[in-house]
Parts: sequence; structure tokens; C-alpha cells
Amino acid sequence: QEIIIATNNPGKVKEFQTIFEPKGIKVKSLADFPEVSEVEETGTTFEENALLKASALAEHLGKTVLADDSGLEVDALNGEPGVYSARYAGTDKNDRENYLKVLTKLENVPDEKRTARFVCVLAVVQPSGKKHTVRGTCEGRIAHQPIGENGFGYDPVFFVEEKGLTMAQLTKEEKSEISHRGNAIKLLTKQWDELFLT
Ligand code: ITT
Repeated sequence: QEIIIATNNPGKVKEFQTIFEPKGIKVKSLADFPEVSEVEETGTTFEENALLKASALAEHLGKTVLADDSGLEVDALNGEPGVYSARYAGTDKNDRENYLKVLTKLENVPDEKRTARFVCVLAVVQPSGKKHTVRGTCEGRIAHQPIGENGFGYDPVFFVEEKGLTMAQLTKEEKSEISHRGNAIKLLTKQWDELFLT
């Protein structure tokens, strides 16, 4: 069994592997299909972008494909960086530059106003054109400085209340249990048989 995920992000691939490989499901990503060119994420919602990415690859391969569009919503920044999370500090910038931009913008914001959430929308598109999306979230707060080495993206500055640690201090397994991506996968798994085997 295998699952094809329309992503170029190695951090996401690792997390999908953490969840699917123990179940004997092999995870393939865009790295396995170098002939496929990148899709422009022109949508204004996570749903739109996830569907854009999944549809393009499903059409190309003639197989059922999953895509993940995700990001960080900071309440004090009116939901920014949102769908622009991957390129918040600019298209040529890295994860660290992106989260430092968030920290700078929140410099004088007190703890109780630093609430935020990670959002992950998973889209499944079948060759028949049948489509479905699910949305998983994870609530937290923006830390005052980066802590931790694990994960990717904004994990070092995302403080998870119930653990008393940042996302980047959790192991892959601990993160998957509580993360937006883990929650979205749980939802999708629950609905899978009814959606795609009928
Ligand atoms: P693909 O489109 O190829 O999947 P991408 O990195 O461009 O890769 P997105 O457009 O969905 O993907 O952007 C997601 C960004 O949101 C990602 O680059 C991180 O900055 C952030 N993000 C998403 N999930 C995250 C997580 O679990 N931990 C930390 N940051 C995350």
C-alpha cells in the first residue's frame, strides 16, 4: 500500500511517514516525481491551495493523491501569516527568517494576547475528479524566543500549553499526537472508507 502526497516540504513528508509507515503504508511525495512541475498556490484559503496541489498531481498520475496546505494563524496579527506562512518574510527566505518576523511583530505583545493556531487542510483528489477536504487545528501561543530543534517551520516559536514545551521540543510521535496535521489525518482516516470505498 502507498499514499502519494503532493508536497515538496521534507518536514511534512517526515510527519506523514511517522504516521503511515508503522501501518505499513509507504509515503511518496513530489520528490518521487521529478518530472512534475510546481503548482502555483494562487488560492486565498488553505482549502483552495490544498485542492490545487492535489488536483494537479492526481490528474498527472491518474491516481488518488493527497495534498497538505497548512500554516500559522496569529490572533494579534489578524490571522497572519496564514496561507502565506511559507513565504512570510519573502519567497527567498527560510523558516528562521519567517518565525523571526513573527517574533519581531509581536515584540510588545503580552503573553495573554499571543494566542495562535496551526491549521492543516488535507485535500484528497481521485482520478475520477472526486474531491474531499478536512481541516485539523492545534491551539497554542507564540513564545518570546525560539526553543527546540525538532520539527520545522514555526515549531520553535509555537508554545503548546498542555505540554509546557514548544512544538520543536516534542518528538515526532508526540507532535503527531496533538498537531494540526495529526488531527487532520485522524479526521480523514475516520471518513476514508465511507468516502472512497463507496
Ligand atoms: P508544499 O506546498 O510543497 O506542501 P510548503 O512548505 O510550500 O510545501 P505550505 O504552502 O502549506 O507548504 O506552507 C506551509 C508553511 O506553514 C510551512 O512552510 C511552515 O512555515 C508552516 N507550517 C505548516 N505546518 C507546520 C508545522 O507542523 N510546524 C511548523 N510550521 C508549519
